[in-house]
Amino acid sequence: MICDTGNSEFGHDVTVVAASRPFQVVLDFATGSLTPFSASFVRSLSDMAHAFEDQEAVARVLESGDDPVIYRSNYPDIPDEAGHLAFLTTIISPGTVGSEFYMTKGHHHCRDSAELYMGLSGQGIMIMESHGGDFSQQELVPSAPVYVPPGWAHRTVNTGSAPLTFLAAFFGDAGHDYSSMERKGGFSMRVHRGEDGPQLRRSATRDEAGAPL
Ligand code: PAN
Ligand code: ZN
Repeated sequence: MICDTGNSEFGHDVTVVAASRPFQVVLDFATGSLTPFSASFVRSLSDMAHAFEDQEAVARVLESGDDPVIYRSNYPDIPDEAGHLAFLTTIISPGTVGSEFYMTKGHHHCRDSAELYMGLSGQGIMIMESHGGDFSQQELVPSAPVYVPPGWAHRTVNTGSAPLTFLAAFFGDAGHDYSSMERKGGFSMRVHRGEDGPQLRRSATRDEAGAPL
């Protein structure tokens, strides 16, 4: 499997502790801030324009001169080595592009390994897809952690009207592979704002069997 090594957001500009000694961070459930030991990265619409299905809606927003922050993540400096447990907080803004809710890019891990997601505030949905094309969705809300087994790509979607904040913990040497799902045409299902709330719809880039079109 080709793996992204160019995920420059992770592991750069970190001003922090090396995690060779115990340390503690203060986690604000409402804002997702991790203090004092964290760096952060931001993904604006222009950083992930192709992730959204409605490319005309993307163009309308960007051409208006707006480039909204879709999400940001905070992380302490934990070595990307076996034996360590890395963690991040992510804050997804509320909103939609066309009718599709704001979401993360989503990825596989380079080394198939499990991950634990814990909702901190707001409400959302995780969509997950295995290498073989099995699909699963789970609500992401406070007090109901979601377990992502090895080999399942995962994306988080903010379906609420407030920011969605969550913490995710994964193996230090897991690595992040964004391109496998991009090559498949993205996730097979997408989360849209429907008349009665969030609605899961098959992606226009995938056929009924989940194959890229
Ligand atoms: C999460 C994600 C984070 C940002 O910490 O990395 O929410 O999403 P993308 O990495 O898809 O942009 C995680 O799953 N880490 O493994
Ligand atoms: Zn992950």
